[in-house]
Amino acid sequence: MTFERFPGEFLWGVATSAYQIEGAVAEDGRGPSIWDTFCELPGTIANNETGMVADDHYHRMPEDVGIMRELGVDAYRFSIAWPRVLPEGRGPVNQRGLDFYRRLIDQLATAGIAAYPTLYHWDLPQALQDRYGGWIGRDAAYAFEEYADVVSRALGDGVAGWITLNEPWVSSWLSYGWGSHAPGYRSMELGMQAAHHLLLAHGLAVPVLRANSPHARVGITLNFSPIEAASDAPKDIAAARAADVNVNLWFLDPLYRGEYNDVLLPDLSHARLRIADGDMATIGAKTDFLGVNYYTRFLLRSGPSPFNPLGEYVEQTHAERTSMGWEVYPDGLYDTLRRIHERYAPGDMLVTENGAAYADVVDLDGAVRDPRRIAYFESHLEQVARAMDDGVPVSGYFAWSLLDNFEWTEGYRQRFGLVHVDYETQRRTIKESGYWYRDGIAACRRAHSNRAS
Ligand code: IFM
Repeated sequence: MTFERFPGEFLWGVATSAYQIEGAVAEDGRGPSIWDTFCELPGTIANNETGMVADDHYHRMPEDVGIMRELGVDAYRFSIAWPRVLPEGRGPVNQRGLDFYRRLIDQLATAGIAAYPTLYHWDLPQALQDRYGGWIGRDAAYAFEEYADVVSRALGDGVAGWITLNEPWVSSWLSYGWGSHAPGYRSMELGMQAAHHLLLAHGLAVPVLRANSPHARVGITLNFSPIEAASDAPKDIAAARAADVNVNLWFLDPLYRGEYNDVLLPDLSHARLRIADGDMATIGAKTDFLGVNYYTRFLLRSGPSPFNPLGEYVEQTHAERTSMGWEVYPDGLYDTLRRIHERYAPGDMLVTENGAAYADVVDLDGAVRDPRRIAYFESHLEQVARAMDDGVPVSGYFAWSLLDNFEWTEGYRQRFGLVHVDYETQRRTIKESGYWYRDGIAACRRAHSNRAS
């Protein structure tokens, strides 16, 4: 029933990212990324795992495109590994890296699947970390502009939609502020500066992508989570308000209003943020859609927390949770879409990630039964449909993820895929949720062809 509620032209997709699936980190001229380095630090990743092999997608790409064809998706959101294309971050181009993405795009085209590449899903070339301090350095933004140029010249004719950045909140605040992602710095001031340079990189890339790839749509993907105070205590309310601005509004304000929000975290001052003349205009470059990633909401109480400068997240023990410990809270997706539309009116939105991790196993009969994931998707799609019924423009939905994959600091123990991956054998098994998604997409198409005839 859910799928038939969506319009005929609605885009049904699946999503992945390079470091999480490709493996082959030292092959065909790829340079190291900050995630290769971070994974080597003892104790940073569960079970000391790395993305060295991951899903071996670099070698199994044709099989994975075949699975997408079997699922009947309209679109594939993947990311391009910057260090595969420019091993030193800028300068010499690695043609073999570009060739891999050309083959992928060509095979997608043959399968009738639209390509939605993301340019940056956190795997910064290590060389840029060494030279500029990564995103702390303004030059990283200019390097990104050059990278966008190289990639869009080579691949632009085959791309339906470009996404400049994935979740810059994660690659700035979480990575330079809290230290829980690569490169693992712990200074909120650096997090704020990295966030600005990521936004600048996005703004510099937009006109380049438009010039080199005039038929493609261009957007950016941000992550959202409603953040609520754990109690009525004024200090909890203040902490939740600051965290809400930090997580949910920090990037939207400059993108759509040309300024930073004036609510900031305690002990931080905008005065310390280095912004050059013209930056805000560059960042505000007009885009065609906003990508929305949504998984859960958080309850926050003020107070010292070793890893989270925003306060302390309160475990939602009463609620249904995924194996990440995240509350299943579908209403939050409706609230998020509506809030963004009402405050910023981006014109069009794509849900570029939504999904759930559960401890799936392949049963003796070869099936992977994951009813909780199906329920998760159903309930969230209901909320997308509800938002659309209320006039919020949403034109597509990408399930996270096509495949079980490397879940960053969680390693391989969190399985988000519609397709199970046996990491010993690299055998892929479509889960029941994958078949459910396939059948839903087909039902949506059928409903519209019936209506048309
Ligand atoms: O796996 C990640 C993805 O890389 C970015 N968004 C959230 C997902 C689940 O944690």
